[in-house]
Amino acid sequence: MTTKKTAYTVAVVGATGAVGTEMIQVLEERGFPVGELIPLASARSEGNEVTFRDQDIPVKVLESDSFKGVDLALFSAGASVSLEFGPIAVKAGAIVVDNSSAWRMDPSVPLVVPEVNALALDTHQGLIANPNCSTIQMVVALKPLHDAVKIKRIVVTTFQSVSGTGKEAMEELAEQSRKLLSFGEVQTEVYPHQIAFNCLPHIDEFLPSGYTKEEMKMVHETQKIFGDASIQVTATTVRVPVFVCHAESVNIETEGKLSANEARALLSVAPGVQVYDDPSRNLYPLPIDVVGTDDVFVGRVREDASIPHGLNLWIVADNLRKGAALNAVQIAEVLFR
Ligand code: NAP
Ligand code: 3JM
Repeated sequence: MTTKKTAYTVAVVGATGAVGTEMIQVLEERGFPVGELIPLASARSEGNEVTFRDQDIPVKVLESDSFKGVDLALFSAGASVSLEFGPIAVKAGAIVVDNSSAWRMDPSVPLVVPEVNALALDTHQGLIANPNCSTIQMVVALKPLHDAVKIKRIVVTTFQSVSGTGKEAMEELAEQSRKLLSFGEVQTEVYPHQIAFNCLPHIDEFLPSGYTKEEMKMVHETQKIFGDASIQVTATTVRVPVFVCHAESVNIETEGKLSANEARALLSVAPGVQVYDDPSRNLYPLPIDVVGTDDVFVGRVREDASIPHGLNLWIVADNLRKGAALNAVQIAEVLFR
């Protein structure tokens, strides 16, 4: 149980990054009761400032004693930073919400999407994991369908934006695009291939099985969040030249029968979901419309005629908000309010 205060000391680890920047914005927008904000990053950011409630706050270098007096620590500085400093923050008395993959599959760590499994927070021991961005938007949309007719199998292909890789990847897409449109030479640093005007079927490292780690995150995290290891999941994750918002083509096979109309009706009243599905008006969710919003948008809902009980869906969300920063702050809201 969290002791109630009127305002909390909140540390943001990775405060200068794509996710950390969004976290500070989301804390402000949602009026989270922040007494003091402590932005933490690497020595590279020494001398930089972040803006919170019209105040410029100097970024501090992350160190072992950074968490004295901290109530809540939001981590988004990569898995190795979370592995090392997450336990240090918990020991100092902070509740940690970690955005990396470091702790997600630890059985003692709740992996939480508030619309889906907020109850898992009851057993936390100081550290809570935020799922991968692609998992979050998929489970928010599938939850009402799973509750209604039990999902047996999920086949998902993702179309993931470069902001999921971080600020350097966003610069790489912009720079490569500028160069290609002015007949210049393209340089590739963040990704193994040119990302501008291209699609890369490769996110995170390859495993001996031929799948990538990102694909296996979607398998294991979905089973853990739904609390059902019998759900079969197979994923192909693809990086596309979009700045913000991940899109997903999702096929589900269910135990019970659900028509496309019934699915749309369930989705239209599900928390955190908006249905945008009117092909007669060319209406379906698009990254350029969804960027900056909080909900998970679903369209192209169709019955899969190739199996008795199946549906196809197109799911889009802002990966930096619901996929990362917003979900982390929503977890903190459940714990602290
Ligand atoms: P980013 O834009 O590259 O930012 C990385 C942040 O981490 C920067 O603030 C950086 O500080 C800081 N950092 C890196 N190494 C550090 C160190 N040794 N000590 C202290 N700070 C350090 O990356 P991002 O897109 O924001 O992602 C950050 C992390 O969040 C990812 O690595 C991942 O684990 C997690 N993430 C999760 C999701 C999700 O699906 N939930 C989505 C995206 C990212 P400097 O500016 O000083 O270098
Ligand atoms: C999203 O430690 C790292 O290099 C972080 C890599 C990373 C992750 C991760 O594995 O934590 C980049 C972008 C994620 C994630 O959400 O799983």
